[in-house]
Amino acid sequence: TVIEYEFERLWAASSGPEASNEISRSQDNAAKNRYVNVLPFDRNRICLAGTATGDYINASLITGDPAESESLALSQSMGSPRKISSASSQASSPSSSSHQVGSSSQQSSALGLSTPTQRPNSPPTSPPKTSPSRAYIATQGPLPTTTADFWQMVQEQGTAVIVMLTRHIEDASVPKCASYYPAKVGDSQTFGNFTVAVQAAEDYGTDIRRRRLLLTDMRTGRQREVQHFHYHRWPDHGIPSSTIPIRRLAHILEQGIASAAAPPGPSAIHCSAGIGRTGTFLVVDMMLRRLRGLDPKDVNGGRQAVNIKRIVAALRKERAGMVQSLAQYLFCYRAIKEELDDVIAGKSNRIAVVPLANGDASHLNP
Ligand code: PTR
Ligand code: PTR
Repeated sequence: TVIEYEFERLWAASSGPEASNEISRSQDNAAKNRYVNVLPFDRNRICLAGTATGDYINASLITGDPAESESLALSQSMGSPRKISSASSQASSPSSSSHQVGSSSQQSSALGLSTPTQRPNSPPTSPPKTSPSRAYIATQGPLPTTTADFWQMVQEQGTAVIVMLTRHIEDASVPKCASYYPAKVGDSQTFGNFTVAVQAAEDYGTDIRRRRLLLTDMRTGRQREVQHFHYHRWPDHGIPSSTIPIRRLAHILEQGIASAAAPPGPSAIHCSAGIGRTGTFLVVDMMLRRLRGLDPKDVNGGRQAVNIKRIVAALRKERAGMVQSLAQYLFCYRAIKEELDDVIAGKSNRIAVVPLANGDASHLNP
């Protein structure tokens, strides 16, 4: 079929010279990657400012526009020079950099709301022409040793919504994602400098669980809410049995962002490797936003066209391997088709994301 051909051509196109990923491949960071063959590019990786073990995390800033994510990733990493040497671990000890954590300037520059600051010696790049509507972080399921880094990233980036697309354990016993939040309402758990408490939870149907988390930075005592949405029925390399829950998740994400107290930083999307399921969800989310005219860039011409092939090609420049299988690629087409069918039929897949009372654990499926 035409779509099969298109998908094959996409792989061929991305097998050429790729952007460098020297830092993610370095020996110092090897233990922080869940899969040796799934790595962020240097140019748009998320840099941590406040950890004692270096600035590396397997996470990529995604905007759908590689040039934009690169300049935004540069501006948000001002406080943490990208060095592979062990000197960088010392340079970013918690005490020397904690003043930056959660600072509003850092958050707003990550959103591109203020003029990105250039690193010394880097050529001046112009700030993004349009305010980046909305950015995402695509990341791997945290490893047992990187859960604190994950929360550090959430805190520094001002992330208010997390979407999880894998189970912790799949195929009976294969670990796919470390446990980085407590399961039960009322429980709390500590990860490095952060405490995470589940304040409330609810299920949307039988496949999406929402948790309202309270994140405490124990160095500053600062607290804020983070919404966590877990779609727990998507096997890796496979596809969900229906496009409905994934389209719902996109609507839910939009509401989660809209209801955040302050304009949030990029939402964190992860599965196990952060490319197959994450890439597929991002294509669907970006497409649905554009169909509804929510991406202001649409107004500025064809750059952000409603074109699945172009979106996948752009995503793969931001993180290699996004959308893993033909089935996932076809799933993107189906999701858009079925969304349009529903719009024409007057059906809505919106779910109201309402505030939950503390301790609420209503309608939880086992
Ligand atoms: N080495 C693994 C593999 O190729 O199977 C890496 C990998 C694992 C790639 C999971 C993609 C995976 O799926 P997802 O990105 O949806 O977690
Ligand atoms: N208990 C149900 C089942 O096993 O199918 C649904 C479910 C499964 C709900 C996993 C949530 C799950 O993951 P977590 O509690 O880690 O979000």
